[in-house]
Amino acid sequence: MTATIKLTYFDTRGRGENIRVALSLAKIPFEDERLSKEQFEERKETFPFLQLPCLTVDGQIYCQSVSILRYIGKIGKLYPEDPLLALKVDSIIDYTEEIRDVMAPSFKEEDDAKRIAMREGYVQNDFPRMFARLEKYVDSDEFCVGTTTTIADIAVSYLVTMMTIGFIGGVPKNVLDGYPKLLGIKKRFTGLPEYQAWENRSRQ
Ligand SMILES: N[C@@H](CCC(=O)N[C@@H](CS)C(=O)NCC(=O)O)C(=O)O
Repeated sequence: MTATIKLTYFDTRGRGENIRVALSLAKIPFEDERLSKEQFEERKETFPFLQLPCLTVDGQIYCQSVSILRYIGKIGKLYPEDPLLALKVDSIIDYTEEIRDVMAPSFKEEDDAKRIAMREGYVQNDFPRMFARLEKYVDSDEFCVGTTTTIADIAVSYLVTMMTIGFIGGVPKNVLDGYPKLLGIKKRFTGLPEYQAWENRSRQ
């Protein structure tokens, strides 16, 4: 019997989007529950770590975005069975989390000028070495690992998209211009008909 799956997150991409994309790509039916801040506060105590995203599978609730993504990868055939390939997938995703962590303080800064200055600092000092390491580590300009789509491709595509759409003030759209493999992975992945179908559906 197919499990009943519900993803609970806010009505933003944030830490929920990679999971939504994985579920869609794997054609796993799910309820896409999106809470307002008020709804979240009302229900906060019911979430195990008082945070989102959470995944409810057959009435049982689970949390931590990367763990959930990996679970969907496993049931959706977007995660290698070979332990070493799986290790590589995990390490790439963990590194995208480290890049996210570098930027996290800037999202809490309320002063516009200070926030932009912080990000200009990341672009100058942190991103070049981090992007270069990731660029060197991924297998090709099409796939992060091997020759099949994995959840690492989802994570890298999301990172590249966020960095290059001009969404993060202070980060120029061309920040990844010197990293052809990362750009290529995003280009191939976001060109998949299954990904396009999700984008079209989620924008309606
Ligand atoms: N490590 C956790 C972090 C989760 C997290 O920080 N969630 C934020 C939204 S992105 C949240 O629930 N914030 C509300 C709060 O902490 O009150 C994960 O990856 O799931």
